[in-house]
Amino acid sequence: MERDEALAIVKPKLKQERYDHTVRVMETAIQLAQTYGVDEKKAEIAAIFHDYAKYRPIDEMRRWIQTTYLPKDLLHYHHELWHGPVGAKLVEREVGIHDREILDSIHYHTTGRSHMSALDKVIFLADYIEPGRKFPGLSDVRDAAWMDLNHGCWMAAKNTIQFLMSKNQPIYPETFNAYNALTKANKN
Ligand code: DGI
Ligand code: FE
Ligand code: FE
Repeated sequence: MERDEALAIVKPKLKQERYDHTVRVMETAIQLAQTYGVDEKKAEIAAIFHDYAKYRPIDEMRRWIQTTYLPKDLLHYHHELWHGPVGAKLVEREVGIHDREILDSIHYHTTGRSHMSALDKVIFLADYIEPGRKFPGLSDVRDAAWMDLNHGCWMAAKNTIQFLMSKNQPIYPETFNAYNALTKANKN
């Protein structure tokens, strides 16, 4: 699918600010893909659709989780975590994208997972460092992102966990799985 066609599909599903974020994630993901030898076309399409389900009603997302093979433990965690897994499902059914690598990177873009693919890492990190973001500690993650893909993802996962813990928020197991796997990858 061409970039303009993909952007035209996603635009009416998002608010303007979220669409602008999506375009910046796309640009960042392509640059990361070029830097680390990842398929640029897959990075472009995955980035364009990564937040496709962001504005679906909570009840609709809950139904998708209940009625398809999505992990049921999501229902016990914040609904903010649902738009990735549900988005992957909807991008497959509504947009007709069947590439498993693209769908997985959409699914796991918020939490990461153990054994992330290089494409997963590119989308996860692009979402975190795109130029419109303002997280504490972000400039260090941005520097690391262009030197070492694993290390950049590890820092992003660590910051996210620290932020959530500082707010006394529960942390989804896959978020810890991502952090742990990236910690091991860092040491090798
Ligand atoms: O959709 P975006 O705003 O572009 O970004 P996102 O999909 O990375 O994250 C949405 C939110 O999810 C973000 O505020 C951090 C939060 N989050 C990430 N991992 C976890 C989490 N929230 C909880 N409760 N638990 C997690 O493990
Ligand atoms: Fe998201
Ligand atoms: Fe996003």
